[in-house]
Amino acid sequence: MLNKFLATGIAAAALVGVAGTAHAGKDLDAIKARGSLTCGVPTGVAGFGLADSQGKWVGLNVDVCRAVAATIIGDAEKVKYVPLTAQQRFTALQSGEVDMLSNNTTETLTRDTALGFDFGAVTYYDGQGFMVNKKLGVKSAKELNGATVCVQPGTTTELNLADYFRANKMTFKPVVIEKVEEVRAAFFSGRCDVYTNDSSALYSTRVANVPSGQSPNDYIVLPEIISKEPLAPVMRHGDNQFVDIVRWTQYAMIEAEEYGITSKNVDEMAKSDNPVIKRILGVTPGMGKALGVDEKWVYNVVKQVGNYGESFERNVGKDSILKIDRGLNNLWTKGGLQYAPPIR
Ligand SMILES: N[C@@H](CCC(=O)N[C@@H](CS)C(=O)NCC(=O)O)C(=O)O
Repeated sequence: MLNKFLATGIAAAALVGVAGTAHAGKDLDAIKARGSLTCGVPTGVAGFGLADSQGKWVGLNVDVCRAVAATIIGDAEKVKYVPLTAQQRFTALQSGEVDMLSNNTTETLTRDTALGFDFGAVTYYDGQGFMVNKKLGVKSAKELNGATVCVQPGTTTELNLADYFRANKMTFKPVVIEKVEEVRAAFFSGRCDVYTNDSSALYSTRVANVPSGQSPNDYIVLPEIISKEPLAPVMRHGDNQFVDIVRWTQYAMIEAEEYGITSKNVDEMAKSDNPVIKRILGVTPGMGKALGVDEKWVYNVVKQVGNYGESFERNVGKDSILKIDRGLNNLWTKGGLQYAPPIR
């Protein structure tokens, strides 16, 4: 009997311990104590994450870091950016060098489980493509048998490439290069026939990185999209509250777009009678408390960073050099996949 009670007691203590760990919010506490968020970003992908000529980080992924800082700290400027190659990113997150990644990482099962991570919402629905020099005369990926292909290591790109060629009974010669500027140089100098990456990165490279003396029109992105690449922020598994905050910050940007709340009109919108808008903007309190942040969290995010559509158009869409269509990244009400669960 005694043993049974003892065993129950130990089990109960263990349970409390587990629950205590899950809710301890170690990562969130560290961010608050530091007064800034440490965000892993790409080393330089125009539109997605790039330091401009003044050293200021800009891009769709950078805006997610800024928005999370606005939610937790109330100030989108309180971010320390750590540029990482695709190869370095997961070690940097596991070791605690960064609080989160917002850098064109694809959500996959093994990254979510075996690597010990959690994913936020999808920042950008992408898919893998191929870019070639026009003078090759290739019109379809099915014509790439025997090609030399430039690819970055530690990526889903590398794995999908092998799958695609095997499935289509073709061979290829990989040229595997870690640094993005080196892989671009190899491709543009003709060392590889093909550059494969997420199509977002291909469009970005074609617009922003073609060397002088060549033109973006010398290159085409082939029509085939060979994979699903849902790009999402990544956090270490274990601090549920921090992961919730990242995910709901992204949802808030999407929800704000859906309800027409922008960085320009948010003060006006805060006077709205619409109960949904009042709840989103914290005029009716409750959502901030539930998430463990200031009631003005969405107001801060939208005022300082903008809604999802504003961020998209400014960084990669019609107001940017990339001119990427909203496509899959349009709101669900406009034929896209961006859909936020309700803030209530
Ligand atoms: N989405 C793929 C590919 C990611 C990837 O290769 N990203 C590159 C090109 S966009 C990148 O961001 N590299 C960071 C860098 O080297 O700057 C993955 O998660 O494996």
